[in-house]
Amino acid sequence: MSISSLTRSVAVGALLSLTASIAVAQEKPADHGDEASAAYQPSMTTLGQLQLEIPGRKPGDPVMTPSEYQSSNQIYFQRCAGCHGVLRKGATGKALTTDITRENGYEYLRDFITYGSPAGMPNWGTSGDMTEEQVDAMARYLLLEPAVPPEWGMAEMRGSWELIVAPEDRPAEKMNDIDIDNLFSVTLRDAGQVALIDGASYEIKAIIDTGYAVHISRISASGRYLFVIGRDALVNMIDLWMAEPATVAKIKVGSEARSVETSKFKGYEDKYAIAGAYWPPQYVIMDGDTLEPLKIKSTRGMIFDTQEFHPEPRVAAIVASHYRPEFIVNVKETGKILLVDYSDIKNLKVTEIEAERFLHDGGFDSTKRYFLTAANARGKIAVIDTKEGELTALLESEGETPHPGRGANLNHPVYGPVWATSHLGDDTVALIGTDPEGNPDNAWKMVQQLYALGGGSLFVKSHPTSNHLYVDAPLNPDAEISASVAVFKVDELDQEEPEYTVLPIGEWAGIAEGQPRVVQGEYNQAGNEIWFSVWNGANLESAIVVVDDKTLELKHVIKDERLVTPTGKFNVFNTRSDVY
Ligand code: DHE
Repeated sequence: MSISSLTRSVAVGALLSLTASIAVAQEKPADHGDEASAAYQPSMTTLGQLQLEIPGRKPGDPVMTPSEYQSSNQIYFQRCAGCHGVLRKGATGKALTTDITRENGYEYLRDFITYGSPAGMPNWGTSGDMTEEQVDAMARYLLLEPAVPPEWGMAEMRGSWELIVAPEDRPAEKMNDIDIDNLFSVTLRDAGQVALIDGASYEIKAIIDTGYAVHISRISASGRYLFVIGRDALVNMIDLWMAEPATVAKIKVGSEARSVETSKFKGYEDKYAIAGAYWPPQYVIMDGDTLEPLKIKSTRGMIFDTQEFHPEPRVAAIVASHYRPEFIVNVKETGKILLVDYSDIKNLKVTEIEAERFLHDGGFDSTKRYFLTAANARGKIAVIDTKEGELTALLESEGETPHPGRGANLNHPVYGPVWATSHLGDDTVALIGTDPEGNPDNAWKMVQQLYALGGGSLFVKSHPTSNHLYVDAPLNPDAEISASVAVFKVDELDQEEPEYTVLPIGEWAGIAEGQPRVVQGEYNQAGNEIWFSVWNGANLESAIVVVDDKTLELKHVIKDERLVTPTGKFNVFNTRSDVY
């Protein structure tokens, strides 16, 4: 197979230009340095749309018109803030505060923005991404104090909160014939909607408007309520029992956000929801029936190891513990994992676990006791014991920029239960032992490294009833690779270098125009089918391809003009029960 012989390391420049060509809400520069982690920095798209005032002028400040300032702000939030921070105090990129920028001066900044640097700064000017006028304005913009986007406290949250159908006015029993546990909530990213698709008939049951550049869906413990969060921090709560499922409450929890979850511990099912924000850096606990905001907690504070203050630690993945009444909250820049005890939110207890900086995504092991999460820009996986409430291990994934999604759990023929993550920056897949009792020698170690299609992988997937591990590569610069998926056979993982089968998912979709990427496998409830999104440009045809998990053959292609930019898919049963 030609694909397998292709280079193992990913050319991030090409990877980025591919990303930019398709991702409207997450426009990325071409040639953004030479590190894979640079490929996947957040674009603060909603912040970029805010109208912000020029901060108080001081003598010697460069002259900028309000419109130049506004467009520079937009460029900064969309292209620079992911690395340099909203407040320019630095994250994976350097600080750009005025003590530094003024010391360097206008000419230096202009040339730096134009030509870039070998350390990872893109050559915005010579690449053609920014015009000479834009570079000039950006250099002047950086000499001004940073614009501080507004806070979003209780008054703003309550002001944005809409209880559309009160709990007492909702149906007392399920009013439709939808098999809710086998329903998929599909992100229609650039449409700002989700599609609810029946897992058996593949029929679209509803299309529901949600937030801007909508990101993920999570399900309440009972399976009745679906929670969706947009990048603009709008949370929609959808009642799946209504004759036609619809939003019953919504709230904006900030200006930029990526995560939402609901309480799952016995006795607290459907009681609370939580959402984490990138800006302002905070999380909020809400009533699980109405989304009424109850408690907001800022994540500003000290970096776990240096004990230096960080003004904007973003909230990344959140999961709900099955062992305690706790939410597990990843705080990216300070490298802390918080165990937020929701049993008494008036006297809120938060356990702060020191882990590693740049925590991003993660999921549970097969017992749901251990939470494995990637500190992606550090190449590490932190393991939290959610029963004991402590860090069990911090290990290298030995690939460049691990990106597990929620990861995949397999029963390895040699090493027993393992959890898998693929990597953004290379073709490796790390298998990590997760069974400290049955296989103590292998627990919390990378026991095997697999080689899949190439770099640019975002998600792996398996199912307890399946003999397969699927690895995507949507951000790979090669069109054929980014439209394919590698499949390993679990019972053949005892071989020295296990081989994989390539599924040409993009080709199976039969799409004539564009260069769609294939992203995020998600199983149906029974675990005998896996669905992949064939993610094309917003004005082009996209699709969902359904694969028979036993035979690895094409089973069905879902096409509909309403399926605009499908990306994440969340099967109700698997999502609420953390089956992956
Ligand atoms: Fe995601 C999960 C953040 C870009 C699809 N993404 C997550 C999570 C975070 C995150 C913190 C974990 C949420 C949780 O579990 O509570 N994603 C970010 C970004 O900051 C980033 C890099 C850039 C941005 O500006 O948003 C980003 N993500 C993307 C995409 O471009 C993807 C591929 C397409 C899309 O829809 O936007 C994308 N992210 C996803 C998906 C999940 C996700 C499908 C959930 C995976 C799962 O299986 O749970």
